[in-house]
Amino acid sequence: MSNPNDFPEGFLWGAATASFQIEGATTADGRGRSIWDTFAETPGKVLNGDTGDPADDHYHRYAEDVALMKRLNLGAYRFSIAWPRVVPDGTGPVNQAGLDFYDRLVDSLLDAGIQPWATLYHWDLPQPLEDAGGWPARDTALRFADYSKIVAEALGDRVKHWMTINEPWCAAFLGYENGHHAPGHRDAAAALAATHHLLLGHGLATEAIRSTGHPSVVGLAHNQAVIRPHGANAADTRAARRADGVRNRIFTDPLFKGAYPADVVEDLADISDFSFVKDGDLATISVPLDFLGVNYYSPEFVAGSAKGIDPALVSGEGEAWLGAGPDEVHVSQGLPVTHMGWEIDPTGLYDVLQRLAGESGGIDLYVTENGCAFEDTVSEDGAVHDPDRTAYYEGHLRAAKEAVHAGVPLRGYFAWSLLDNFEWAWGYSRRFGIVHVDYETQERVIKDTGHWYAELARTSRFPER
Ligand code: PNW
Repeated sequence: MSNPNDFPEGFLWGAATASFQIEGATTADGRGRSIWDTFAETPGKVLNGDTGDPADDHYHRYAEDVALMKRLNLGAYRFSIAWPRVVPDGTGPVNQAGLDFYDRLVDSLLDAGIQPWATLYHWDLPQPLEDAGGWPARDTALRFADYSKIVAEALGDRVKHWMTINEPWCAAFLGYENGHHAPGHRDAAAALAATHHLLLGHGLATEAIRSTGHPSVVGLAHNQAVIRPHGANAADTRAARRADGVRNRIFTDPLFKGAYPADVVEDLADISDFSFVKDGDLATISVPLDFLGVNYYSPEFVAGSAKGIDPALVSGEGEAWLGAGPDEVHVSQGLPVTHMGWEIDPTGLYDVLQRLAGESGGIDLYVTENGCAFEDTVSEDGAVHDPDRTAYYEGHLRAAKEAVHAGVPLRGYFAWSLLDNFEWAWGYSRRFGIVHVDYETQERVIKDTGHWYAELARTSRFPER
């Protein structure tokens, strides 16, 4: 690591996807239904009525996609396994045909010299489990552990790197509190119970993976929010503390300290008495991890009230975010934004890596998602020129490199995403890929950023631009 322009030797370069966002083929080979099938088919939930078909038809085109990964010089590929393909009803009989798909995918990755990094839950909960109560029900955590064991037994001879849950905050709060994601409920108490059961599921699944005896490296992919007070006054500081509690510490304290943070439990006392926490749960949740995955896109600035702030810059007023009630508004800083409207600020990535390096006690960190959506078009020359995306990646990777040079044990980075894909409530309207996908023809075109990233992955140095 002598040259300050370089990433350390062995730094892992990857790209990430998730099953529901890319696979398509939602009724193929005995796949069961997930909450995202139901949600997407419910009018008004997903922009333009988009559904999980065709997505990138990756289920049928995985071999072509692995060949693309090889052209991009990826050392690792992060994908997720669709629970409803493997156990269509969430519990009960295993669907061998579904498992076989991941078997083929893993074998082709290994043939191409690419490490498979598998996420066991990236939000496609089997619908029958939602009908039985979903994540607010404790039983879902136990069923998740059973399913995880089935997958780890089947693939663990070849897959070494596992993530249990992707972004438990999104699954709990977007799914059960504000309803922007499946299953679309608006029930704060349910979101808190879901939080606990997602964490419990994570702990139980970690034990299940390790019980197979295959060598394993286990973590989860956490979207720690970078929350900054808008102003230096007491109300904004207080709003930032509360938001940090319910967004971050409600997850990281159980994981790394084996306890829910006292101030958060107090803030939320009117909503829940936390009686879903049973003896032994926190010991299960705080099982030591092998690594922590960090997903980062944008920082958030919060204020204690909208008073005196240009209304055009304020959002979330009256949305009654759990824990903050009416006393939390989000304030735009007027920075450049991506097509998601998310402000671009690479210092947030530096800060979150520093903080989590401290809180996670020295385990390896990986950026398991970072990237951006911009409006892309295929040019007449057949290429996709996306300089804004390249600048986003370069800015964030320079921040990541600074963190490494400052001693953060960051071992690798996964771009979100390999392919343009189904961006949840935004459907196909938001393109995060470093590879462009034409949803009519399924043609893939490596964007300029993809070529830039391939060169970085090959040399571990920033290419000349
Ligand atoms: C993450 N938010 O989702 C997911 O892990 C990916 O599947 C997704 O495509 C990517 O980030 C880009 O959105 C998020 O509203 C979705 O704060 C929404 C939010 C955060 C993360």
